[in-house]
Amino acid sequence: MREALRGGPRVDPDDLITRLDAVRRFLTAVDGHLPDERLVPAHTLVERAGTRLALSRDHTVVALAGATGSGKSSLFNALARLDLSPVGVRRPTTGVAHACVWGPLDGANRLLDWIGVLPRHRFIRESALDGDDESALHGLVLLDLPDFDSVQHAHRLEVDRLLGLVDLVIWVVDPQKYADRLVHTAYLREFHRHRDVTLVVLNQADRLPPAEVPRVLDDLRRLLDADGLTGVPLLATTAVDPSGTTELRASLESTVAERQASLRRLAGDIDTVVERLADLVGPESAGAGPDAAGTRALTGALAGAAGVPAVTTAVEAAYRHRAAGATGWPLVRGWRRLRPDPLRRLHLPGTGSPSGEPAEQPVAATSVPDPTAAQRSALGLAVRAVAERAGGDLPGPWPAAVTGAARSRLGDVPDALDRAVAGTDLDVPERPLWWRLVGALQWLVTLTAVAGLAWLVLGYALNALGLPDPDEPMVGEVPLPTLLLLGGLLAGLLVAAVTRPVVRWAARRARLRAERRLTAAVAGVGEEHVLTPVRAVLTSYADARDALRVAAGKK
Ligand SMILES: Nc1nc2c(ncn2[C@@H]2O[C@H](COP(=O)(O)OP(=O)(O)OP(=O)(O)O)[C@@H](O)[C@H]2O)c(=O)[nH]1
Ligand SMILES: [Mg+2]
Repeated sequence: MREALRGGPRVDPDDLITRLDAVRRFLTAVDGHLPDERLVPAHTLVERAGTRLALSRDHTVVALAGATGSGKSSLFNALARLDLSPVGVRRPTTGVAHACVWGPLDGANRLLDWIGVLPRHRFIRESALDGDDESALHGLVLLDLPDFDSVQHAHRLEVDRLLGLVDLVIWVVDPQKYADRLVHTAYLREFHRHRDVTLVVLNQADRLPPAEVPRVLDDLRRLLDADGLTGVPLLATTAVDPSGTTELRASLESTVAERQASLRRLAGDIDTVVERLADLVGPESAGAGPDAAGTRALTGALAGAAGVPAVTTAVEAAYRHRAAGATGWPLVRGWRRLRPDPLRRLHLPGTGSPSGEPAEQPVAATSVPDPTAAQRSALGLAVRAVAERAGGDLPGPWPAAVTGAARSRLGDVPDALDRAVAGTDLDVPERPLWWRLVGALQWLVTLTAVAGLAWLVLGYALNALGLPDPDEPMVGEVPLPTLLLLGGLLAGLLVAAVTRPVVRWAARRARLRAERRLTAAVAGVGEEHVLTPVRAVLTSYADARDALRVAAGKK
């Protein structure tokens, strides 16, 4: 029975291109996030497949591969019906690939340029003498490869290179060496994803007694099954007898007519690459993003490193300082003003630009104390923690990529925090109306006391000089000047006593207000310098996962 290439399901070129584009998208998404060495096969695939698809789809490139002396060149010549590739007794004979093209050479030439077969090793099987005999093979580009088990290491490298480029491989084994480990472990097993474009021939079948042939074929079939090549076509051939290649020729005719081999080869390549990348993406739920608790902890650590507690303490102190300056007893106010404003000591104005908008221009550096070693390490831990919570459940090298992204801009954070603090409108008032009113009241009662004192002093002076002392008006039992003096002093103390708790309460509110604004500002730094890079990696991960799903052919 003729054993033709079954080839499996047809490969639709558009589907193949969609899958290839998905591999390309995958590579774009993971660029810079995953180690390059894991991506080499995918890059190679994209490059090769793109070129192969752009070159002739009317040609099918078939390679004869096998151990030295198995009869590759003999089969090549038998199929070409010409002595094109030297057959030798000295092994190895074939050192470079030879090609035979059925049909016009023009279209095949570019393909052979790309594959790398030298022009002097290209032959054409289009002879007027043949008539239509060979027309069934039009479109076939047959390659005779060097041996892969060569004493010449270069042969093996050349074979490996060519096996990556051809559309279909005919593995040629002979009765003596068909069970050799090398062909099975290093080659056939590696091709299990290319079952649809693999064919095995047991050549030199004439060297076996006819009754032995089925037994050896069965044994070989068993080995192929173990290689994962269940169902690949297996033929017995004899290169030295013209009728010994009839079945193989028929197989090639149907393969060439179908024009599916190049597409199936590439589909198999994509399957192989996708399978090797599968561990780089994981379940749908993974990579949900930075969570609220992690973000809060990060903001807390940033606030610590930015010196927010020191600034808010200064805000409260500045409020009290300024309020005391405006509402305190007028006679000691000046002395108070000599003491520095706690906010100005940090080079913070306390209020934003006059428009009330946060300052846009570069702001001068503050004198907020630098973060301590403990604050710096707390920030480092918080960044690591937020990355671990965001990407810890991702597969393979992704968690490291997320952590790397979270830390990528850490060097800019101290300056950014300083700018954020300096640019925050802390909303500490200079002289609100109620301070001015209380201040005016303090002046009033002080002036009252001073007037009373002056009056009393004037009375004593007149008395001492023996001058007539005008009668002091009385309020009840108390003389008016005394009442003015004592009343003014008492009222001053009273106003101060009432004002103090109000100032304290308002100062605490000012502190909370500043704390909210500063927290929002440092959270913005965390967002820009830590969370945004983390999200970018997670987006890349999601893109990569979706792309790989499409590349795998799943809709
Ligand atoms: N009896 C018999 N001899 C064969 C057959 N095929 C090849 N030979 C002989 O086996 C020897 C090696 O054949 P080649 O075609 O040079 O083998 P090859 O696989 O090209 O070897 P390398 O180029 O060294 O890799 C030659 O002497 C051939 O005449 C066959 O089917 N039957
Ligand atoms: Mg040879």
